[in-house]
Amino acid sequence: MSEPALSSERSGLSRRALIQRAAVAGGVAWSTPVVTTLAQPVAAATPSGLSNCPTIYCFDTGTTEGWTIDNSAGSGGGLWNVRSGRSTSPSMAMHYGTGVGGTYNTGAANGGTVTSPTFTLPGSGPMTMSLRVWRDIELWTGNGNWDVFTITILPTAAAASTLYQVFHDGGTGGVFQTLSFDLSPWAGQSAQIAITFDTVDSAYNDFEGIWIDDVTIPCSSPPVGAGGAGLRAAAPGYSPPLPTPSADELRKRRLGSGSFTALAESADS
Ligand SMILES: [Ca+2]
Ligand SMILES: [Ca+2]
Repeated sequence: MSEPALSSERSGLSRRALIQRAAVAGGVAWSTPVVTTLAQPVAAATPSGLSNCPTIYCFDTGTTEGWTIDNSAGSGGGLWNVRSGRSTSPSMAMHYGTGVGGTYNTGAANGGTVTSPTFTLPGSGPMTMSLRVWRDIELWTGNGNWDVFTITILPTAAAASTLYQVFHDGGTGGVFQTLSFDLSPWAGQSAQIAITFDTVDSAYNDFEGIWIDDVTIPCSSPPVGAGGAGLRAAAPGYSPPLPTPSADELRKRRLGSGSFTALAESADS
């Protein structure tokens, strides 16, 4: 499916303005995370303290640091991997895609999940989890559920809860953002964090994808798997519930007549 030409109606708007507009229209954040847009590049964060808490996953060893990659979750055929190219702590990060300047256009719908080691939250005190996210995805200003990025907490003894979900908003405008979540509703509980990206369909996937770095998890005990000990067997990747597009949105997308803007230019960092 070829991508529609730049809408003349919107061609006068900057990429940043388009993304901000779409984020308001299309983004859904259940838990109202604190979002901070950072200047890029960002100075190196604290090196990974795998035997300490809070644990910072920096992925700079070139390994998953105990996270499980499941590229068969959701639509499957996913592209999660630890790569260099963009990071907030040099020089590696968890990436969905094929590297800087690449795309996640595999010719098919694709998706996958990365899941943290199990950790136990403290019973009280500060319980803020944070992570750095750089996204370059499609921008579709209608409704629908394409190119869905989701962060979920998976408590060991309770139901999964969506912390954050955003879709077809164009991404973060070429910079890393910090997302912060208060995990105090799960104080004292053991849990994992699942990060999922799913294109849902094969259209408009010529974008670089997602970079995740410096995932900081507060914990009262080191995560299982941290420091190379006690690695869990690979668990099936979590697939979050996705919003359902209307029949009208599906029709507009088939026709390529939605107010889609092809963001073909490369990101600025
Ligand atoms: Ca890093
Ligand atoms: Ca797409």
